[in-house]
Amino acid sequence: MDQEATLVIIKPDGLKKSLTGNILTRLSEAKLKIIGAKVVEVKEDLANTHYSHLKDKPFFQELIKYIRGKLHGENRVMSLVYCGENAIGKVRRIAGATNPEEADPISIRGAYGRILTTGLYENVIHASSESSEAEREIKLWFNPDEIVYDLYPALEKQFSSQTRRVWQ
Ligand code: IDP
Ligand code: MG
Repeated sequence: MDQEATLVIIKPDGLKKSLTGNILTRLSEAKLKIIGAKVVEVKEDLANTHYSHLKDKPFFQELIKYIRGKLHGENRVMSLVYCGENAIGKVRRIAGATNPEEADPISIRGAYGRILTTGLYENVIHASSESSEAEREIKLWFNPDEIVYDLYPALEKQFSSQTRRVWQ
């Protein structure tokens, strides 16, 4: 597939405020394809790895609590992979600037985001900002079989000793 892919996460404030439908509708303006989607309980390891490039920022610990839903009494985010021409730029435009006060008021972050008293930008949605970041993030959040296109090379691996939960 020669098109661009990007990771979107509807953050816990988006789920808590029942904004999922609005956000997906706004994103549909980009005419991209959803090729992966799931609801995720974000464990500490996943949060730390996702935001590892920000680990020296003063707001890092608050950011980890935020993405894990600890600030909203939520244990869910929704993660999606969008694919299509210039997917990263199109989604970032609809998402708006990182700081919700500076974001275009008709962008998702401008319309629904806010700045907490701690200073953290509570901005409803994550969107990859460039293609190497998108690849890193998509591989972090999704297994190859959870995406309906072969976005990146994958291999078959056997895990004979693996224990998995199955339906009783
Ligand atoms: P992005 O989400 O627009 O790509 P990043 O710099 O990757 O922005 O930061 C990740 C998240 O960390 C932001 O979405 C926001 O929630 C939070 N954040 C980033 N910069 C700041 C800041 O200067 N103050 C408070 N929170 C911030
Ligand atoms: Mg970013």
